[in-house]
Amino acid sequence: MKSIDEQASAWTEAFESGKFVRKSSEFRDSISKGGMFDVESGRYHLYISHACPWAHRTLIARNLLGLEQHIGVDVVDWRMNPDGSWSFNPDEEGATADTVNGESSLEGIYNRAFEGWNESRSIGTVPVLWDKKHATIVNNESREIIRMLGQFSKEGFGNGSTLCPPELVQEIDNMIDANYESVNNGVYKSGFARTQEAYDEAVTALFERLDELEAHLEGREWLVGNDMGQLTEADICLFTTLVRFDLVYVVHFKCNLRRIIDYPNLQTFVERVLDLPGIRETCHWHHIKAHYFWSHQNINTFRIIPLGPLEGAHTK
Ligand SMILES: N[C@@H](CCC(=O)N[C@@H](CS)C(=O)NCC(=O)O)C(=O)O
Repeated sequence: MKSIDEQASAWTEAFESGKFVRKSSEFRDSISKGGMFDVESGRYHLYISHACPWAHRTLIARNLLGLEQHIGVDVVDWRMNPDGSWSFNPDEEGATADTVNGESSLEGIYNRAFEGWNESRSIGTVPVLWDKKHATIVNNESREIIRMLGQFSKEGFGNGSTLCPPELVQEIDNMIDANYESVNNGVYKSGFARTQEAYDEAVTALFERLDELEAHLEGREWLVGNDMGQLTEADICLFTTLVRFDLVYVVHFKCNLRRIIDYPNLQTFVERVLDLPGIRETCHWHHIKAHYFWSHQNINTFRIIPLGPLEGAHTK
């Protein structure tokens, strides 16, 4: 049996000077009209975790673009295995079986896409965008998957909305980039830091960026675009981290300089996204909270799940 420390090393892949380093995603193909991965209704399938902020992005984009009838979804159990792998457990509320490949774990899906995956040292992450036609993984990088889903709108599927209008692409990319290391990955870098210096650095950068975003949202509704802005991918990418913040990251990852509820504009932003049609239904609070506190035994030895917070979380 591996020690908890060895488990943590396997899961997080790499540490440099006590800093958590996220591995890059392995599958980076794209859906495109007339390409190998053509735009076709019913052909693609998402594998997600309701706990995971990266996977949550893809579920939200699917709903906002009205692609529920065109792209299927399966959901893994909220319990991440000690080595960082995911299992299907249809007996768990909110989770499903693998309805496409009949696998019992996500590793089985990665193994289908990449022979020898099981023998490699890699662990499969969520989200996964699966192509039923070629029986392979198209892409496992959330940011790229949500942009790909926009291809379906362009080809007349869904409700016609767009989360990435061509004139805003650069602004959207800049905003997603600016939030990635400091905020989206920043909470993990804080929580998984193995030296005081690494932790201090991550938390400082995280809250500096949250302060900037609070100021940026003064008088605006959305992160990008003229005047009040307009809803784009950049908002989705930030939202899925912010909505987990007071519920999990403040305590579990020690991101406790402030809470989101202490930032009026960020709190209003989170509520604005939650009030969009079909978004609250994508937030599975039990999966989110139980997953983190239960799964990362290296930083929460006895798997105690806190009762609170009474306020600050968005669970109503
Ligand atoms: N860069 C990826 C990150 C995905 C990711 O790290 N997902 C986590 C869940 S929050 C995961 O599956 N972790 C399992 C592991 O790393 O072992 C993305 O944005 O899609």
